[in-house]
Amino acid sequence: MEISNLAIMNSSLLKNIESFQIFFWIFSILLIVNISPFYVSALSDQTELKKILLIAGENILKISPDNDFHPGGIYYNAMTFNGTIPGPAIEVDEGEVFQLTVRNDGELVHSIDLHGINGPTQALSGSIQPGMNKTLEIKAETSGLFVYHCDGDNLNGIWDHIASGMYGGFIVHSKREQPAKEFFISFNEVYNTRDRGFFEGTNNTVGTFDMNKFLNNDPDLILTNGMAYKYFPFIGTIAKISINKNAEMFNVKVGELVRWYIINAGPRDEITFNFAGGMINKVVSTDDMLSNSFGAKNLYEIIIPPGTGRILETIFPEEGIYVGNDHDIGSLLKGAGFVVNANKK
Ligand SMILES: [Cu+2]
Repeated sequence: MEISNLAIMNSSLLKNIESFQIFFWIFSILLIVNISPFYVSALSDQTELKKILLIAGENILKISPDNDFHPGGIYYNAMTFNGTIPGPAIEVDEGEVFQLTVRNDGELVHSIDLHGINGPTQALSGSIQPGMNKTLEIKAETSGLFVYHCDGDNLNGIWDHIASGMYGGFIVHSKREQPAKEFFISFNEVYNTRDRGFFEGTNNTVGTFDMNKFLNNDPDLILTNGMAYKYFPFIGTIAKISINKNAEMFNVKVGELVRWYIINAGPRDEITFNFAGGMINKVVSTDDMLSNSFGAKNLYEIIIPPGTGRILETIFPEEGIYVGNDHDIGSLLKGAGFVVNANKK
């Protein structure tokens, strides 16, 4: 459409201008129309807007360490924001207006869908073709923890894009938030065409999304912050099985307030989250948002449905090891869990 209109507009100039100049003009105009994000700021009172860039694309990631369960480790053709699973957490304050640009450097159509934002012109980018970008101006009116994710091409492929890693946490800090040590955790399921199961793995090949495993609700792995067993060195004391010799660990102090931002990207299963060895002191809520368990105090476990997040607060009373995990034991075995080490100092 733009090409034919521009050709008509420029037809009268043909006599006087060299054809290469016309080509250059048309090309420049097309660049402006198609590549620069075009939007009219309706919320431009705030002078300095936080600007966030997410780069959509596809890349191979290691999603399980080499261990007895998965010989050679597991590599996967992931889809990502900024190259990682999850994408970077977006953090803003309650009431803040910010700009979010999604640039598609990949080969597939991608998009963004921000939960917790009221109104599709702010919450949904729509389909973004390879090489293109889109900027949204967003007001974060409701505090809490939400998920953002790719919708594929207007929901076509959303199953694949979420399960392959295109999601992240969206944190809107409440004005009433108390100081605490804070950690972010994400969980997501992976359905891998090349994974032949425990003790076989992928035999050093790289798989992609498996639609049948997805439809049968049969994930191969559950990733914790992008990798199965990322924070889990071993299981067993007497019959010890090493599952990640490079495992990281969360360190906290006895008696300190710790706030956990935990999202479950799904895309299918809920997480029955608990800290083995401890209690959840509080599920943080906001004044204007109610959901299951928000505001609950002193509970052992909390259900985190797919596509949602929960902000949990803990104060661990004793030194020792606490294990944050999904109490679906199959999920734990597939990689959903992390070790917390509480020390007196
Ligand atoms: Cu995508």
